[in-house]
Amino acid sequence: MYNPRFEKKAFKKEVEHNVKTLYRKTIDEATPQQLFQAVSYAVKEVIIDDWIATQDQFKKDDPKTVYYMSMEFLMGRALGNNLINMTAYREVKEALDEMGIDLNAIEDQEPDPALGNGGLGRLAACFLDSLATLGYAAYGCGIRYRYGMFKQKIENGYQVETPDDWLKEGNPFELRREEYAKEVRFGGNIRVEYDDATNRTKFVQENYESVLAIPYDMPVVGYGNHHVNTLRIWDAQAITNFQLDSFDRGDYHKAVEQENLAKTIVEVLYPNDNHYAGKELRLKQQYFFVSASIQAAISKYKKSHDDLHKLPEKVVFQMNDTHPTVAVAELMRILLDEEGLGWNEAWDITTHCCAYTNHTIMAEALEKWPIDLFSKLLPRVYQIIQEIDRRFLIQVREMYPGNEEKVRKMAILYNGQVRMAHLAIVAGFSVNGVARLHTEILKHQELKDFYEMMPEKFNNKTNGITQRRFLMHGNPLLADWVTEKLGTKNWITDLSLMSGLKKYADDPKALAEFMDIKYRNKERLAAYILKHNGIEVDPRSIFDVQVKRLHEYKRQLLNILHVMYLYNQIKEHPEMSFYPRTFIFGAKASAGYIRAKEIIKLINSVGDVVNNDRSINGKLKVVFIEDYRVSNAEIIFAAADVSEQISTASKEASGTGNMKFMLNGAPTLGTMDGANVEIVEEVGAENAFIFGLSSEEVINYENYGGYHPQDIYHNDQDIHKVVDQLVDGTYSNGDTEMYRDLYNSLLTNQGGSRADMYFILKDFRSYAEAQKKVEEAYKDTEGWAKKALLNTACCGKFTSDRTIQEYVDDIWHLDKIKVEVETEEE
Ligand code: Z2T
Repeated sequence: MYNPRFEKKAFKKEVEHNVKTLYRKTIDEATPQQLFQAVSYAVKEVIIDDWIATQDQFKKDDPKTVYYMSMEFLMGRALGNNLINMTAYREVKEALDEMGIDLNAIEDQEPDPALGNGGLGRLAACFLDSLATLGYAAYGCGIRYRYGMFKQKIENGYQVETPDDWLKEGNPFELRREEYAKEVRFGGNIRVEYDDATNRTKFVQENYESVLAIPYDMPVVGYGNHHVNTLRIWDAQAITNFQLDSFDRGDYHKAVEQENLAKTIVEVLYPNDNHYAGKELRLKQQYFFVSASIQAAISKYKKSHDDLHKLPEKVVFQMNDTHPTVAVAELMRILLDEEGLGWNEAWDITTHCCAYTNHTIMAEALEKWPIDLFSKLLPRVYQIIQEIDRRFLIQVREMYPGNEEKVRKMAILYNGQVRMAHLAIVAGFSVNGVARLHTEILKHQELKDFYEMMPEKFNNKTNGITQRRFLMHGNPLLADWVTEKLGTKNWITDLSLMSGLKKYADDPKALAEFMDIKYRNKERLAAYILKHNGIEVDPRSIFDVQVKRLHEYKRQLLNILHVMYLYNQIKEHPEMSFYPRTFIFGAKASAGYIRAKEIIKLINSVGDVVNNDRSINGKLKVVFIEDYRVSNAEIIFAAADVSEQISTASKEASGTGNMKFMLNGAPTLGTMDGANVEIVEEVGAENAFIFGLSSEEVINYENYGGYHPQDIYHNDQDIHKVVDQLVDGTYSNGDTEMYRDLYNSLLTNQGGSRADMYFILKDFRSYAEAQKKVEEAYKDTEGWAKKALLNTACCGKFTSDRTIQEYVDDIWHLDKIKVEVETEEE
């Protein structure tokens, strides 16, 4: 597709101009970083026109708008993605080539914006991409963290965290919008006043601290449709010279405190995935961006509407997990205290505007704020939650008379805590899980009582990913091949068309081409590994990949124990046939998650031993990729042969990495968990490698006991040996204590947690058998190619375009927009 606004001559001139005005340099003198900036500003120039056109269109059409409220947006690099979505990647690449500039090298100059941990934050980014591509009005609402997800270094096998100073060189794509700043207030007390004029009780917050929230807008470019939405992330600034209450004026102490509050509040992303830490600063972050975002949404609505009762016709707030759930109380506060509505009207509006997505059933991830902390920080919001709870419990008692057990189980305020999930469910009109199995577990286990009381709220939205980033940008060779084979580019916005590849599943030439592309992507990854790890890996070996956050439930430990087992087998039976394998890991551990860090060290230690054992002839390699993030993920997915999705069944709500591997032609080796279930349904069981306990079996053991890992340890010699090797010094230069905790975690009950609570030993044998089947299958070159190709061919369901369309149809009911721009046609 030719985009006249990226006409080569003009674009080159623009880049030259930018280098000159930004840096007083010529192209030849500019550093790669300066070239990145200059190119990005040239691209932004074009984006801005579409951005303005989109906003104008919104003004004309007045469409319903979704506000996607999320503590995390894991956007990844913008330059390449924007070029792709503006259908200008190729022209710009050529234009730069002609100037002697390599676009890939320029892209590598961009810091990888990592305002998210993992799946939840990346899902938000994919959703924004799909919303713009499908032509819906949407805002992402979040925080402009000064430091995003930490950078991971591996030193002596251990993870070391360093700050992610992503704004150091300036962010060319963002716009600071001072004029839309909002004030956010914390703490103090509530004075109740009676206003004779209006006959109403008024609630006045006093003695509070406040910060000014300043929005930064980033463009979110839709694919080939001139639609540009906005990711609005908030920075905090002190309010120094105005808006202090009169008796506070000149209060130096308070001014300093407010300065500190502003500085700390957006300082850093909490690096926990699937874990709630309960820190006061985190609650401040939540209220900060939620309050600013809701204020902004209401101001915008009021500019062109005068009846707040009709807010639900134009506005929907989607809460990405419970992190932004304080939104419901904040909306109530604004409607009651600032807009003067009565409780029933305000409640009716709120409960038609707010919807909640649940992303996990892990108990340690559930947000439960201590009431004393919560009520001190957000006194008025807390009062409102008390009233929501009081009214809700009246309903519960009406429905279940005499059942005080129900009341205890369902209350929002209980046992000195605010249960955020309960608040989200009570005040939201929709509650959704992120994969079919996950939603079923929510309905019938975790949220059973709520499902029984309000079944109409519950629905499933199986996650998805954007093929624009994870195929077009990450795997251009395969993207071009798909286009050629399908005879159309339409798969870029309609992934269901991929099924047209099925007819090549028995075509030897097509299969050979497909595997040749895989091979070239494996060479690219091998070069990356050589450069970053100094390890030589053979691109002809099976690339077996597990990349995701490090968490016990994801069972990287199962994977590495199995590698240790294979190594034992090779050493014990040097003559046995063994297809060379490269086990590739990538994972960040939350900085305070000690056991996760031990597992990283173990993986690296096993790598050191195995990779340096000349006697095994390079049959086994173990590689730990440092600083796994969106930019290197794209390279890794493209090169994978095997996708490791081996969580304890029931624990992984969906997974989204699983879908990225599938798209890139890597069969799943996994448990029947999360979206794996649906992946297998789409691709067929014969094109995946499934093993392990089912979610029912896991839940049964958890509820009724009956699992004793010691029995397995004592009865299975291979497992016994591998487990013992954790404490016999094999992988620790003779140190018997280094992995003692991991050893104990498998065999001994410890305080609150059962031995092997993630069923690693229980699933070990069936995992090893599945791995054996992988090897056998891979030896059959054509048979494997067919499986790989069918994974790509059957991935249509897992585009975030499908997911977003379902959100629109079932929850948001947005209006489609068509942005009209004048482009001189060729
Ligand atoms: C997260 O990444 C996920 C769930 C969370 O629950 C928190 C974080 Cl940071 C509070 C993940 C799930 O673990 C994963 O299964 C899912 O695919 C992803 O969210 C997106 O829904």
